[in-house]
Amino acid sequence: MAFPDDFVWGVSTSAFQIEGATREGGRGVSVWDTFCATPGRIRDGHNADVACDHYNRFPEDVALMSELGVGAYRFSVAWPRIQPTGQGAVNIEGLDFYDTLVDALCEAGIAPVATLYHWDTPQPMEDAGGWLVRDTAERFAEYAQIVGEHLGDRVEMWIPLNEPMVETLFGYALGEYAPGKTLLFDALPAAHYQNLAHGLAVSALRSVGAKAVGTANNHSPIWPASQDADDLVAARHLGAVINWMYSDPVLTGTYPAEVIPYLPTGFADDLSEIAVPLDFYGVNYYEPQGVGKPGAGNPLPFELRPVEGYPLTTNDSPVVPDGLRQFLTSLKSRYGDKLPPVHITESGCSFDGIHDRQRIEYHAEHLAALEKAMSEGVDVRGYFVWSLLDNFEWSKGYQPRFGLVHVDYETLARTPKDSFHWYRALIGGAR
Ligand code: GCO
Repeated sequence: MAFPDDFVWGVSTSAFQIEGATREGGRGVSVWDTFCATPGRIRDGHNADVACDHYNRFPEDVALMSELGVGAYRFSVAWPRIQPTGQGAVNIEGLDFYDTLVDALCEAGIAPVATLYHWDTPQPMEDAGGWLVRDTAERFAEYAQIVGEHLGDRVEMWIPLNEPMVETLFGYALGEYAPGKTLLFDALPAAHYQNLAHGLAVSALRSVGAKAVGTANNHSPIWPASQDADDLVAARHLGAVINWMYSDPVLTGTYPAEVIPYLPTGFADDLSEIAVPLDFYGVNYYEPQGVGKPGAGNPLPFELRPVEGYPLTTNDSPVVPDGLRQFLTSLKSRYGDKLPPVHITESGCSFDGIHDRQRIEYHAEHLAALEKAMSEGVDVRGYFVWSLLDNFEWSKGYQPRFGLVHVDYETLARTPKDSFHWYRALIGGAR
């Protein structure tokens, strides 16, 4: 594979999925702590109270990243560690933890890439309305400024929110994720207020000298069941709901017509705040999404159809490398010169075992698809493997294993897998 010498090779994680120590260091309660404590929500009754204990073991994990040879590490800052209630008083122990982590990364020559929100909303913010109310976006911007002031001299890239689409769809529309609401299309104000939070946070970070600010949106190419008009209309609706209503406002200051009836009053007044220019656009890619016209009695304007005929991961995700190329070229054709340089801020798969040949094949095939997208004119600057460590996979608990490093959840021992050694050789001394 031939990627530019300055191509960024990284790994990604998130606070709630790896840190543990949920009652240590002055951390407040998040919606995911509440969700895990609700019977029936998480497979096998798992929770993230310990997870990978990264909060206490991060020096070992930084040493693993140094051995891996990555040039960048994308982690998330837990809002409840910085402001336990989501606003007001700052928890110094929380800031100190990320200060020490960032210093250790810099010491190891690894660029810190900080996501400010990876779904762990402070519970009091959710109790006051969460992403369904404008106030949360405004409090989020204050939080962004606090963290930006403290870490901005060393963090190379900032991502205000991780995957507002997944937060909206699974957290507020379908209820599979925290906070567990089942609002269907009445969830779409949560998309808008996260987009607003994004824009306000970009400006807040820039006001304190942030180096580079972007996004990390989960995106899938939409595969209509057929070219029949009804299926194509369904595909247009789904594309609006899971892709374009997150990228259009951020990159062009508009919303797709299909979602406008579901947005909060006054949304148009927020578009200039949302569409602040970005230094990069992050794409988290996992698989294409099949879609067809809705069956009788379906209240939605589309019906999800499984993408069939491809190998499946242990997380039942189809392995479709060319889907990454397809989506990136569609992004380029939709936004042209309004599309900033792209980073693949997450790409990964769940397979078991230390000798994880299927994970090696997955990344080799997706990188080949990425190279093809780049040869077709998409400006991609980096690739972040999801994930460094096996970790807490939300409502599926610890069953799916996405890590380049195996974690024994009894002993917390870390064991590099074959894919770790493969990735290390691939990027060999790239930084
Ligand atoms: C996501 C989240 C990660 C997941 C990963 C595997 O993209 O859903 O950013 O937290 O763990 O994608 O599903």
